[in-house]
Formats: sequence, C-alpha cells, structure tokens
Amino acid sequence: MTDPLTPAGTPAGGLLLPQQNQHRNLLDLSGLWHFQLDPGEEGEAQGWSTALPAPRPIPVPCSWNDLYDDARDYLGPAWYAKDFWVPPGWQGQRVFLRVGSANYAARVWVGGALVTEHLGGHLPFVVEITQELTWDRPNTVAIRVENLQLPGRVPPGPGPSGGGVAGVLGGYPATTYDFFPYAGLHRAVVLYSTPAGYIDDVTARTSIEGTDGVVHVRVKSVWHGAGQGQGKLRLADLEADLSFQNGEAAATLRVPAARLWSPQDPHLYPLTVTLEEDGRVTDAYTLDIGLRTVEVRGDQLLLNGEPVFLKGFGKHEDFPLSGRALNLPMWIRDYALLRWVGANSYRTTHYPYAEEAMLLADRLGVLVINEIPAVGLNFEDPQELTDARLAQCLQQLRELIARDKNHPSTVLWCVANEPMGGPLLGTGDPVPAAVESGLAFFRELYGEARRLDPTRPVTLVGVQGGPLEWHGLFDVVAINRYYGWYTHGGRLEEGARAFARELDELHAMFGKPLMVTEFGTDTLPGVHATPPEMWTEEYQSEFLRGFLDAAAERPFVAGMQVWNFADFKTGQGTSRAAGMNFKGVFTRDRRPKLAAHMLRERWGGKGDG
Ligand code: GCB
Repeated sequence: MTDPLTPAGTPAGGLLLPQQNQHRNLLDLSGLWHFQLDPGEEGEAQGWSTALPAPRPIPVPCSWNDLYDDARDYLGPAWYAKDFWVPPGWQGQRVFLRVGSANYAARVWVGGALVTEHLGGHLPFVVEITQELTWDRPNTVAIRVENLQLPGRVPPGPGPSGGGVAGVLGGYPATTYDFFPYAGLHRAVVLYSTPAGYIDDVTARTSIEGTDGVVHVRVKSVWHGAGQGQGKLRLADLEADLSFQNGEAAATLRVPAARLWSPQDPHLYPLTVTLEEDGRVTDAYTLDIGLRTVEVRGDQLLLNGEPVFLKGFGKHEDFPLSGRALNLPMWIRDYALLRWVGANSYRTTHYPYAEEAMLLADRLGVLVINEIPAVGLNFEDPQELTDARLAQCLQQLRELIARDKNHPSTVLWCVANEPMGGPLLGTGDPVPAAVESGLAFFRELYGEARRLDPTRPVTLVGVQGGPLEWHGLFDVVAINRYYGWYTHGGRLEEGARAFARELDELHAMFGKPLMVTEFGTDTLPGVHATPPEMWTEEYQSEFLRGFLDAAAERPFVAGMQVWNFADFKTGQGTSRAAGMNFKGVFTRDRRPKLAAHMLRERWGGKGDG
C-alpha cells in the first residue's frame, strides 16, 4: 500500500532547510562570486567550470540584470564561480551543496566535475558532494544558469499561440507573463554537513480534536546501515519514540489545551526530531510548527473550523538592483506594511517565494496562497508543448510541497495563474479543444497536489473571460478581475456592477468559496483628478472600494487580494510606462499611494509600519 505521506515522485531527497546544531554544520556561500556571460555558449567546451577567463564580480544572491548594462535583457547562459574551503571539523561527515534558487536552468560543477542539473527557477535543489571535495586546498564551485524563454518550460516562453496576458500586451524581452524576466542565483547557495545517518525529511500534519492539537509526524532518514534505527520526537514536554523501518518512522503527539495557530495568535511549537544509535543522539532537526486546520465546507473556507477572510495582495519578489533575489530588508519592510495596512494574507504571485519569507509568514501570522510558476500557459499550443509543461508543473509542485508542507502560513496551494484557452476579456468564446486539454492537465495537477498533501485545499486562478470549466476541478474558485480597467475603462460604477453580477453567477455555478486574487488599476503616484480618471490615485482608490463593497455583501467571498502590493518592473511595451506595472498601492520603494490609506482605514491597519 502506498503511504500518502511518502508518495512516489517526490524529489529524491528531502528539502529541509539546512540548519546548524551540535550534529550538523552549515556554511553560507553568499557574498561576492565571479561572473561571466556566455553568449557564445562556449563555457562548457572551454572548461569554464574550473576557471572563468574574464570574470566580473557579482553578489549572490542577486539577479544579474540591474547590475551591468549588457546583462539587463540577457537571458542566455551565464557562469558563477567561487572558491571555498570546507572547515576541517566537517571531515567524516557527509557534505551537501544546496542551491536555493537558480532561474531557470542550472548545471553545477564542483572541482570541475558535473555534480547536478536542475530545471525550474524558484525552488531549491541539493546534491551530495562528499566525494568531490578536497580538504588540503580550496574547492571550486561553478554554476551555469540560463533563463531562455523556451516554450516547453514553466513559465513557458511564447509558443505558437503567443501566450498569457503579456502575450497580449507585447513587450521586450518577450515573455508570456507581465513581470521582468530577472535571472541568476536568486537565493543563497549553502554547504551543509550531516552525520553518516541523517534525518532527510520531516512531514508534520496537524488536526484538532476537542481542545487537543494532534500532530502526526513522519520522518525519513538515510542510514548508513540496514535502514533500521531509533529516534525521538519532542514537542514542548511531550515525547514519542520513533522506530525506523526502511528509513521511515511515524508517531503522533497530542497537545492538550493546544494554542492554535492563527493570524490573531501565530503561536509556534518547536518540534525536534532526533536519531539515536546505542542510546546516543546522532542527529537532530528542529522546526517550528503551527497547530491549525484549513478546510472547505460548502461555500466557506475555514481556519480552525471558523470562516476566515483573506485580506491582502498579490506581490512580487522585486526590488531595484537586487531584482528577484532574496532581499531581507524588503521582506521585513513588506511585512511591516502588511500589518500597517491591515492585511492578513498574500499570494506568492507568480512563483514560490524565498524560504525566509515563509518562515516570517509563520511567525507573523500571515496566510499565504502558495503558487507554482505556472503563469502564461496557453492551451491552444500544440499538445507536445502542453505535455512538456505538465511534466515541469508536476516537478515544481512536488518540490514546492516538499519544501513548504510544514509551514502553517501556507493555507492553499495554487497550481496556475490565468491559463488561457481562447480569447480574453469577453472578446470571444473559449476554444473547446483548448478547454478539454486544460481539463486533463489540471485534473492531473489537482490530483497530485491532493495526493501529496491532503490537508490543504487547492485552487487555480482564472483570467477574466477565460474558460470557467477548469474551476470546477478545484476546492476554491479564484479569479482575477479588471472591470473598470481592461474593460469598462473610465466607468467605475458600471465596472463594479459587472463584477458583482459575475460573482453571483460564479457562486450559482459552483457553490464553492470564491476569492478575488487580483483586482486593480495602474496608478501613477502623484497624479490626481476629480472626478477620478484612469491612472490617477483617486481612480485606483475608488476602483478598489467598489470591488470591496461588492464582495462585502457576499458571504461566499472568502478573500480579496489587491493587485498589486507594490509597483514592479516589467518588460518594455506600450502599456507598461517606463517598464513598470504601476498597480501597486505602494510604490516600488514602498511609499503609500492614496489607496493604501483607504485600505488601511477599511482593513483596520495597526502599528506605524
Ligand atoms: C493579470 C496577471 C498579472 C498582471 C496583471 C496586470 O491578470 O495575473 O500577472 O500583472 O494582470 O496588471 O495586467
């Protein structure tokens, strides 16, 4: 019988965030690396994996695009290299290299030997390099990263049918999505070591029984021996034994009078897993978990059995100079502003965000809709492209769930943003063959998400005027709507009425909780008009107000997320002034527009930011 906690098809090893303790070591290789563009694709043949011929300095993590003029629109291969010593105290341990995010395709060499490859720009990958290391001189790591917009990738490059919102908008560099194709090593590259037998993965699932919090934990370990062994689980003053069979063990802990995790009280319990040999602890791993449940009942979304409403935004990992890379000052400021404005949620539009962002969300009580990078899918493209994209979506979904399954802040998985199956925005009917192809595709993704994680609802975000059939497969209906912007321009009241009408139609059609995961208008800061006109601060504020009013009268609406939290960089095109999407309620440097103050009043924002 297949255990649903350890399904086939998950990444070969676990993706636990590496940590330092008395049994394991961690060395962050962030800092200055050598960097070289490789437009002639000669690096592999020329042996750049051991030394770059004409390197320039680059920080890791960082996107390469905002740093050098010739790198701005460059999406081909580029090389990163760094020398490192392995601390002598690590000898006798297993050593791993973990790349947090290489956007999009990566090949990795250590000491000139190819050790791994990875596709997909926003999720970590790990390779053991114990055998490749030297201890008496520095080691070299070289990583080749390229971000070509190829049609079989996810997100796809433009296929024969164009694609996505950006396909309609046009733009340079050509993408199928409306954000800048930042490239490079976007998160830390770390070395870590473990004992020979080590904890490889931990899955903690929580439920509530009366006032007890129940935590079911499954541990995967890699043993140097026969795959048997002992261990323990500890949570507060509770303890349970783990007895491993073929590297796996499970146990359940029951927390009496549990303090449940919620935005109002984001209480975390540290859970420690240990391995033991002959009564001696040989490895340990600690993670913070939240005791909570999420479920859909009828047309309601429930957190800990009570209806919950998501107030918040779609966001981007986007900031000047650092591009899409981990930027901790940005994250700390963004969480402060989420609190200031009274939001309790965001969606990781349109790709998984950094692990640090997820840890902060756990700690601060922010509800996250966690999305794979499936943006810009077009089901009018040939079936072989759809098949290639499905394989990539499945891989990224598995990696995302492996990485983020233990975060209480993740309340929903989202498998795609605005897939297309024909004309948009009511300009024509969906194409039946495309709708059919999408149904097969999303049935598979939904099934995989539920199989890997039966504890969280799953959604798909639909585009205005796109096929509605796909929503029927999912637990929550999520829609992006721009009545009053892309349609009904300049007519706020008419737009809000059309929006309200569609909400009622969708509710009648599906009877499921409904979330509006995008609504907004481009807004140039400092531009004003009364009566409101498109692009002004008043127009944005009134547009958002109209949508919020319509939703407030409809108890089946479980969330309203404004597009966007902050202005962000896009490609260049006629509808993106200065290469920017201006739908932020904060500017790119996080100053509030009029709408931010309106939302704060409405959402009861607290604190001084
Ligand atoms: C959308 C997309 C988002 C775009 C936004 C816009 O529907 O999901 O990625 O940025 O519209 O501003 O056009």
